[in-house]
Amino acid sequence: MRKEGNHNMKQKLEQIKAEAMEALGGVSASDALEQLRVKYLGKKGEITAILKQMGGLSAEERPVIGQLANQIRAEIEQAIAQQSKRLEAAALAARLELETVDVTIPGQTRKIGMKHPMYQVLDQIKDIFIGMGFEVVEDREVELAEYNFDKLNETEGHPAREWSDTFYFTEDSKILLRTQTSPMQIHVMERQKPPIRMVAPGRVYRKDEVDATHSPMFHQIEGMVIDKGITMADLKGTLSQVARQLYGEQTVTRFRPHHFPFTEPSCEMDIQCYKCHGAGCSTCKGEGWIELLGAGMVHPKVLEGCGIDSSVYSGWAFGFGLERLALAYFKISDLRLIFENDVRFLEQF
Ligand code: 2U9
Repeated sequence: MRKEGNHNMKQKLEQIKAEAMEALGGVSASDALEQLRVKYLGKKGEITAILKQMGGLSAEERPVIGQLANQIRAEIEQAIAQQSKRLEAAALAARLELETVDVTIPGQTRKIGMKHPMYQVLDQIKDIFIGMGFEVVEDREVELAEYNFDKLNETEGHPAREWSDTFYFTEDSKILLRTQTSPMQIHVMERQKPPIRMVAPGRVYRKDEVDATHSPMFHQIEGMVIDKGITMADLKGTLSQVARQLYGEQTVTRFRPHHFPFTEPSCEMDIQCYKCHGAGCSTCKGEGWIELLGAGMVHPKVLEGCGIDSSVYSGWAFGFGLERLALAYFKISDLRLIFENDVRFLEQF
C-alpha cells in the first residue's frame, strides 16, 4: 500500500511537472503565467497538495518524495521565471515595433505666411517717411462729403462728385465712402497747429468696374508738410530723396506741370526708367520715364478752410495709388492678382 502510494506520488509529481511544462510553453500573457504559478506552486497548489499527503509515507520514503517534490517545484519555478523573461522581452519587442520612429521620413513643413506685396511696398514707404520725421496717420473710411470734397476745393459740380463715381450713403449726398485719403489731412490740420509732417495711407472707394487696372476699392498714400517758408524746392528735394531710397541712389526724377483742385501749382513726378535709363523699353513702355506720383503746393483756399493763415504758412502735398506702385515695383501685370490672395501668387514675393 505504502509502496504503491510512493509510486503513485512519484508518478503524480512527474505528471504535474509534464503538465506544468506543457502549459507554461503555451502561455503568452503574464496574468496567465501567474495563474499557472498559483495552480502548481501556490499554497493550495498541486505540489503543496502532494506534500500534504506525505504524512502517510514511511520514514525512508518521505525524504525521497520530498526531494523529488522540491526538485520539481524548483524546475517549475525556473521554467516560470524563464517564460516570464521571454514574455517581457516579447512585450518590449512589440512596443519597440509599435513606437518606432522612422527618422528618414521627411518632416512636415509648416507653411509660413508672408506680408502681402502691396503692404511690403507700403511698409518701405512708411519707413522712408518716418525716417524723415513724418507721422503716420490713419482715419475713418466713411466720410462727410464736406471733408472728402468741399474742404479740398472740389466744390459742387466737380465730376468726382457724380452719383456714378462715388458710393453715397444718403440721398442728400452728404455721407460717403471716401474717394481719396485727403480728408485725413483736413482732419489733422483742424486739430493740430503747424508744423505738420504726415503721411496718410488707407483704403479708398470709387464706382469702378473691376478690370486689369481698376477696382472699386484700392489704397492710396498721401503726405503733407505745412510750416513757415515751405516751397516747391522742399517738395522736389524730399520726393526725389524718397524715390532714391525706394529705387536706388542713381534714380533720376523729373517734375511735369499738372492740375489738382487741392494744390496750386500742381505737378507729377516721374522717375527715369530704372531698367533702360531713359532709352525706352518694355518696363517704361518706350517712354524712358515711369510716372510715380502727383504732388503740389497746398492750395491757399484749403489752408484757410482749415483755419491756417496762408500768408504765414505754406505746404506741399503728394499722393499716389499703392496698388499701381506695387504692380510697377514687382512687375505684376494685372491689378486683380493683388486682391485675389491666391497663395501661388503671393508666395512669389
Ligand atoms: C490736402 C491737400 C493736398 C494730395 C495729393 C495728389 C497730388 C495725387 C492721386 C493720384 C492718383 C491719387 O491714386 S490717385 O488717385 N493724387 O496725385 N494727391 S497732391 O494733396 C493734398 C491732399 C490733402 C489737404
